[in-house]
Amino acid sequence: MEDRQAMPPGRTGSTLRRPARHRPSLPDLLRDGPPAGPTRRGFWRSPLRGPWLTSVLGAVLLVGITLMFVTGLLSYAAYNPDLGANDKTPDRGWLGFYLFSWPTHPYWLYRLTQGVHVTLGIVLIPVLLAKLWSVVPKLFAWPPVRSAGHALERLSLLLLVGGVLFEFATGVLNIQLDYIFPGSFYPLHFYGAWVFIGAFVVHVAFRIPLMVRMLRGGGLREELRSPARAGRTGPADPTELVTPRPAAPTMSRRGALGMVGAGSLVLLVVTAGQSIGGVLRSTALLAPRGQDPGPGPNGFQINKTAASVGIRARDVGPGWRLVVRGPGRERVLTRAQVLAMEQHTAALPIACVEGWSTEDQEWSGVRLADLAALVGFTGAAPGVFVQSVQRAGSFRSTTLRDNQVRDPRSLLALRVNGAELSPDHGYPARIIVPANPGVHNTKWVTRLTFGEST
Ligand SMILES: Nc1nc2c(c(=O)[nH]1)N[C@H]1C(S)=C(S)[C@@H](COP(=O)(O)O)O[C@H]1N2
Ligand SMILES: [Mo]
Repeated sequence: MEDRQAMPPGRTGSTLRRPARHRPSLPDLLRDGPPAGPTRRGFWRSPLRGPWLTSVLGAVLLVGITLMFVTGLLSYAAYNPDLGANDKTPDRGWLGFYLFSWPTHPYWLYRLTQGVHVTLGIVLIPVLLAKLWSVVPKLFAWPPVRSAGHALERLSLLLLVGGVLFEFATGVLNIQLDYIFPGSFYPLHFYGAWVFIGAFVVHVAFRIPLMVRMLRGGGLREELRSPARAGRTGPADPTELVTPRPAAPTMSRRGALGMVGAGSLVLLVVTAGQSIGGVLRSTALLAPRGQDPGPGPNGFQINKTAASVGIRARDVGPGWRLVVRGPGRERVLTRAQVLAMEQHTAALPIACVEGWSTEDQEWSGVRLADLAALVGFTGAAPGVFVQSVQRAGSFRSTTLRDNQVRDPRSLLALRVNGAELSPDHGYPARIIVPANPGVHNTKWVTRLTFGEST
């Protein structure tokens, strides 16, 4: 070990074994790779690399990514993608096998699942990068293909690494860049998730015995207690991740894990407040809708302003009408007539797919079930197709399921927190349904068609 460390940097172990001007033969090259460069194990010199560090990071990702996959599937189910024009992933086929009626209880369910999905996605970025760094020599393993089995394994790793980078990139872009994918984020992220998770399951199945062995035998406690010991190789290394030519340590494994943990913690602090709210909202520097939504009854996050989606004053002025339809029936109401119906209140949050959510707001308006009754559904109300005055864009209409219409807290809201809805929050009227993804709480509503949910 000492000898190796004393070697001048820039020379590989194997150049010592050959005469200086020896030109490697083809069989040599196939076996050992080029005389210098990343295909040589000795090229990678960090003494931190090894199966132990990779296993610790892998264990964190195993738990975190599993949670992200589950909350991601739930997020998709919450959209009721099997209804009406909701679906943005044509030809989903059997990948939608698990879809179910998204419940309206508890009313904060989507706030929780999507908050966890997005927050975890951001917080895991340092762990993911560290994990990839810890195995990067494998990317250059030489020879590139040893056998058919090896080729398959490398292909699965390509899907694994490509898949995880793709999922994190599309997720982060969607959160931060305000719908950079017009209407096409869903299929990208959804299909990407299935490709990735296939490779992930195969990878975990192959690696979990080694990971467990490393974590059992590797002495996490001991490693964390000993800041100075970086060069320790840990238990026997079947992975060839431990460098044969370690450079002098600049940091211990404990330091490296601490750095990753601190990175995740910082990201947590600047992210989580956008979903948790309260005083933490002021630290949510990464929140795409800002930390301070302003004062007053309408002072909570706005996704798209009326101006940004081209809502015209005349469409939401005195000429606005609410058209309520059922099979063979139609009622057209002025806003005064809607206000004259029985008004109900419900304290519910807006929770966006982007991960941010508001505290509970006190909405008041007409029950969706009462509106269904206007057009003949006096018993159990059916689902409803909701349309807004907005003429372009993906979120101008939605289809809600019968269980959502029937919930007494599901409203066509006219007011919020004791005031009229502001133009940006959907004046003259908007949908608010418990546990509903924000995108289905349609603003500037003008038409409700009951019994047309397929
Ligand atoms: N007509 C219409 N309704 C819409 C949208 C839209 O773009 N157009 N955006 C939706 C999304 S994605 C969210 S998160 C909520 C946000 O509601 P808020 O702006 O009142 O907070 O409105 C939803 N309703
Ligand atoms: Mo949203």
